[in-house]
Amino acid sequence: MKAVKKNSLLRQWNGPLTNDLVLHPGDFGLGQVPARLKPDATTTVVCGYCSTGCGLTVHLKNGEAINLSADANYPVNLGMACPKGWEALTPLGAPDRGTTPLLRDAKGDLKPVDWPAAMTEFCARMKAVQAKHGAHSIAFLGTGQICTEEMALLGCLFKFGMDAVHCDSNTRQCMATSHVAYKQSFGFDAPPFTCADFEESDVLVFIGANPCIAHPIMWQRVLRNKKSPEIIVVDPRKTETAMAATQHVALNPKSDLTLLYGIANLLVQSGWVDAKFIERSTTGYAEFAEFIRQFTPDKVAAETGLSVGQLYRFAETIHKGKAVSFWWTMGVNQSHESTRTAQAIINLALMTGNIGRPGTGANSITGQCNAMGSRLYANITSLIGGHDFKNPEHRAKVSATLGVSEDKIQTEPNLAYDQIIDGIRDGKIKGLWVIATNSSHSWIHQDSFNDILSKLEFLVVQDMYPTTETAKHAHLFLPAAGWGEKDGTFINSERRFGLVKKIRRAPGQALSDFNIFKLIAQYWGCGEMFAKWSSPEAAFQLMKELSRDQPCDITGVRDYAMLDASGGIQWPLAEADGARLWSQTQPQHAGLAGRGGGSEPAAAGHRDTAALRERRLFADGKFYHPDGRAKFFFDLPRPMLEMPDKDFPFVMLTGRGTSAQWHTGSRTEKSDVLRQLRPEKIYVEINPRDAQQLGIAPNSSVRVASRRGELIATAHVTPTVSPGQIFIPMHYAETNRLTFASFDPHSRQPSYKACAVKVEAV
Ligand SMILES: Nc1nc2c(c(=O)[nH]1)N[C@H]1C(S)=C(S)[C@@H](COP(=O)(O)OP(=O)(O)OC[C@H]3O[C@@H](n4cnc5c(=O)[nH]c(N)nc54)[C@H](O)[C@@H]3O)O[C@H]1N2
Ligand SMILES: Nc1nc2c(c(=O)[nH]1)N[C@H]1C(S)=C(S)[C@@H](COP(=O)(O)OP(=O)(O)OC[C@H]3O[C@@H](n4cnc5c(=O)[nH]c(N)nc54)[C@H](O)[C@@H]3O)O[C@H]1N2
Ligand code: SF4
Ligand SMILES: [Mo]
Repeated sequence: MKAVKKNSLLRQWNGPLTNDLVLHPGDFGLGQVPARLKPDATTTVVCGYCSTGCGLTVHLKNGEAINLSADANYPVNLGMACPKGWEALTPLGAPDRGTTPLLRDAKGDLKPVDWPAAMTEFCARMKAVQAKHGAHSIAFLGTGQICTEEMALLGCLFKFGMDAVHCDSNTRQCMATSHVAYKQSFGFDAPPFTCADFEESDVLVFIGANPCIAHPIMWQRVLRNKKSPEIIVVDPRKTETAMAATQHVALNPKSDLTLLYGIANLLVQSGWVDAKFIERSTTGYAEFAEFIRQFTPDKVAAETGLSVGQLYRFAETIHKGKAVSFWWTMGVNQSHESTRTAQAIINLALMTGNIGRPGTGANSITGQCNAMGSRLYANITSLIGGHDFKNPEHRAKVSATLGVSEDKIQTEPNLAYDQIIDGIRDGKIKGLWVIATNSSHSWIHQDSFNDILSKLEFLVVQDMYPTTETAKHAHLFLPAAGWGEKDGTFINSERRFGLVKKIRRAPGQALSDFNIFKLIAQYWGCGEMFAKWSSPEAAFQLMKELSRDQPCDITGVRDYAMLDASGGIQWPLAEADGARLWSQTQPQHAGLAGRGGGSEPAAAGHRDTAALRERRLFADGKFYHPDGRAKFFFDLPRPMLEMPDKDFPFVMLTGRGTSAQWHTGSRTEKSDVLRQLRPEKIYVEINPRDAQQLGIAPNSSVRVASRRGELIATAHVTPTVSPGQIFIPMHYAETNRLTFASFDPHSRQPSYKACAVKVEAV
């Protein structure tokens, strides 16, 4: 350890700050933000909450951010932002920020320690677990909310440096379904759209998505649509989005697969399919068309609770649309048969040829700011860069690019999130490292999860706050810098790499996740392996090289400066295309003075400039399977795994409550403004008919119980939920005490959105 202690990384806490190794001055709150930011100017960063990835203009004074506004020139949000974006700086200054590592002492209290002690403890105890229980007895749970460069470094450090294999992230809770569905259907995990498609459709179909609340700026893009589009919302609840729709398809919970097959059958029977596209660009259509014949309108109406007339209107609206786009989010992804449901949506787009043209697409909207980065670069479900662990060429390429010996690269898949939890329960996983996720609040059937945590020999939590539900269980807490306190990239929902910048000093000794991983590598004894990863931008250059000749090729993105000047760049951008487009856009962008300077967007005038700002996939009808075609996937629907019954007669739906609340609230609850915009206490939405039958008055307290636990909530009596259903937002820690742990077999994504409960007045 001696050599490490002398390291300049560690000297910097007390001594003068230098810019060597991986640290920027100011990483410990002592120095300044990077010199490349002019002291009193503005700069653009992408927002660190949702996957819309809005551009925010940061107002600097003496080189530090003092305020934010929405960037009018950024191609995604066009000058708009939601309350979370406007308030993004506030959580950074919260009084409960972690400022030093904390180690649990013999009495069981978390006590401050310095980084050398924390790193020594981390390595010694993780290695001890491995020595006692085997190399694969340690695991990590990561996130879709740190920079891509950080995810990449973490995934490589853990698998190549620490010789471990089992890891997953909160993207399993969220995007695993879309990942698997796209991979199987298209041959690569590739959401095809660009945000302009919201404005270019004449029919938009939202399935299990509530963008008014969850993606407010995407919804603003829909409102800018000048074609008076038909908007179909498929959701059991009359959500804010459903209220704005032209057709609300209020189906029975978890009957989506039946509905979508029924619509497909109507399209086939009516001859409303695009035979040319099917012939040229797909395989498996004939079998699919035969399979869905059984989904007759009467049968589908009975199972979905809809009328036959609604089914015909839905199908006819798709047929009449010239540019039909399909959008889905968690109402689809979080179900027991989510992958086939997502693919049933993809099938509708394929069979009607609604893909590859403006305003079309089978489009999964992602959740977290960097869920897409996690899908491509976290080295968890795919070999880093969207590669295949089993493919010998891919292994050789990753090995050569990163300088990692090929025998370090696993060939077998690692355990998924739920399997890691089961592994802890069964005594196979003994060390757990949780990074930028709050599992003790957000994981399904939370009480059992929290009991299981106590079986660990070593739990490390790396977060901005030591006050999260999960950090409270930690043996070791590592204080992380947050969004705005570090450099890197996020990839938004439409595949756009956007830039995150260090515009604030992290408090105390908090370090960026990137630097924490570098430090761990050094203490672990594998620092040499990551010598090339000298800074986030150096890591970006490695990621670029890994992307070469992949569908997600970004070799045409020269560097961070190019991302900055372009308003982000969507993948793919191959080297030759990047050079050509960049040379044509440069003169116009130069006039933007580093963006946010108030000039007109560069889109005007030059076709190629527009091509750099907005790009969609599959315009040539070619997909990523070796035969260039997309595939139809389908399976028989299965019943929900926990159906309502005599004892637990209600279906409990969960989801986002307000645009001011972000997940478990560890960031948004720190803002006075955002707190004013949300109900303080947990509430349950219940239909007036049910409330009356149960003697529940508006705003009274009710007890909601499942077979796993119970909670007390305030009754919001409202017809927006149907009789027999209730809705509870996910933002309150109690919600996941009730949820039922079931999973889609293909994606292993949890089915958060339906379980059986009973409700009673208290
Ligand atoms: N304000 C805010 N915005 C966020 C987030 C946040 O926490 N707060 N989180 C971000 C993240 S990570 C994500 S993943 C997205 C989630 O974004 P969304 O998926 O849009 O949000 P949810 O409310 O979770 O779920 C959407 C809808 O699914 C419906 N639903 C439930 N069961 C079914 C069903 O069986 N069928 C159908 N068709 N619909 C069903 C619910 O009623 C709900 O209205 O939001 C992102 N944006
Ligand atoms: N019942 C129910 N449960 C759900 C859902 C649902 O719809 N219903 N939705 C699921 C979905 S889609 C999701 S995505 C999950 C989200 O669940 P979580 O990921 O558990 O929720 P967050 O509150 O976003 O937790 C992120 C944590 O990372 C920390 N953090 C933020 N930035 C940084 C950083 O830069 N570095 C580090 N080290 N830490 C940082 C924050 O302080 C916070 O504690 O919840 C899931 N749970
Ligand atoms: S819509 Fe999403 S990305 Fe845009 S400001 Fe709000 S939270 Fe940030
Ligand atoms: Mo999510």
